[in-house]
Amino acid sequence: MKLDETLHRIELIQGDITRLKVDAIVNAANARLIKGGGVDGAIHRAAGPQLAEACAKLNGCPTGHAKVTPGFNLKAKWIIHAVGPVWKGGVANEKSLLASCYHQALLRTKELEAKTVAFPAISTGAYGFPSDLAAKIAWKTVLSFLSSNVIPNKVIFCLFDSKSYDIYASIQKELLKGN
Ligand code: AR6
Repeated sequence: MKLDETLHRIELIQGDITRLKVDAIVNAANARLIKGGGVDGAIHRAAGPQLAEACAKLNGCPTGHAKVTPGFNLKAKWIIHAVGPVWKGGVANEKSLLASCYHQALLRTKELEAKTVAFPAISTGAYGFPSDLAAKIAWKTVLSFLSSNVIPNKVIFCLFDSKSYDIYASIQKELLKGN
């Protein structure tokens, strides 16, 4: 698939991922899959208490992997819980683990036949991953996956703050320009 066609399947939104009407949203979860803060806390609050019960049955999830629950009270049908790495200065394989996290979440969308999926900026909050580096990895991994897969048809990067949104938008601009 041409880069131009692939780029048009990626959309940027600034806002709260829990409000999106998509087939699946991705959660920036922890390896124990227990309710935490940030986007994880917001997703648990919006999905309702059944989510914690469903997560408890999954037996955790290793860093760089992703597991699925229903969306419960969310508009999204599914939640894909992806576990990003904690930033340790770049010496602990963090870049590959973050790429794996996006790749695994995308594989789950294929299995679910989820046509639309929204991602937050995984690892860039409590886990301290530098935002610009994380954004490059997110774009690269998603572009590569979409170029050889028809599902998901659309990926939304849902950025909570304007700084993250601007980082993603400048990468998008460069990609569109260079195309
Ligand atoms: N919608 C979209 N993005 C959001 C939202 C929201 N409602 N709320 C926050 N963000 P973080 P991590 C952004 O800390 O770094 C939890 O305790 C936020 O601004 O949520 O992967 C988990 O249980 C930031 O850009 O996730 C884990 O223990 C991005 O989401 C740990 O934090 C990710 O920030 C995971 O840390």
